[in-house]
Amino acid sequence: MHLYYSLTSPYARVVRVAVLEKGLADRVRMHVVDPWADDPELMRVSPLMRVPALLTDDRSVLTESLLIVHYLEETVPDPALIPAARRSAILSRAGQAFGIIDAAVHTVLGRRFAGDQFDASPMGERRRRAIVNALEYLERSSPTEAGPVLNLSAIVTAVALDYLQLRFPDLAWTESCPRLAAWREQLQQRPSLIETMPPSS
Ligand SMILES: N[C@@H](CCC(=O)N[C@@H](CS)C(=O)NCC(=O)O)C(=O)O
Repeated sequence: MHLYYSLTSPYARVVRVAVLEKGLADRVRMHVVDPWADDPELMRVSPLMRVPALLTDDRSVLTESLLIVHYLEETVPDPALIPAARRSAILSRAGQAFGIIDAAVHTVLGRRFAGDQFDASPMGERRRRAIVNALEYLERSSPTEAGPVLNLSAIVTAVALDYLQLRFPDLAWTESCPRLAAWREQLQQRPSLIETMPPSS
């Protein structure tokens, strides 16, 4: 398998962490590409020109981070990122955290293409509210335990929190969400998260 990704994409990071947690590193060849530069390597693989994109061993191109995780989970069930016993709770929490990533990326793109006034626009404010509300929800509900393998909700939550830390330092989520901050702190030494940490610039 071949995974096309960028170092800063939170969507691609979800897949990269999933690959590492499932112990698939030696089965996936990694390709760093720039999705914003009409990168020929990426364009050859996916007409959408977005990361992540996974080229499977039977030459199918998979896009959409969660579909790629689904494929990995079905192809290599063990270790499970979505154990059946807690499926609905894990997917529910993963969905809220994924929504944070979506709202945050939408805001970053809004700033890039419409300027800093995007944050004060009705759409910018709505996205900010979604981030704050979903953070409150994750803070209130019981945090995902850090077991021997990170489950999908832990992966998406950690990626979302780190992305906020990087792109929205003014949000100061560690102060408003102390339980989440303590939970993330516990995962400080997790190799899959360390290895995929986005560069700060
Ligand atoms: N829903 C997609 C989002 C993928 C996405 O938007 N990736 C961004 C990088 S963070 C990208 O490649 N953007 C380039 C573009 O939109 O042209 C997923 O879950 O994989």
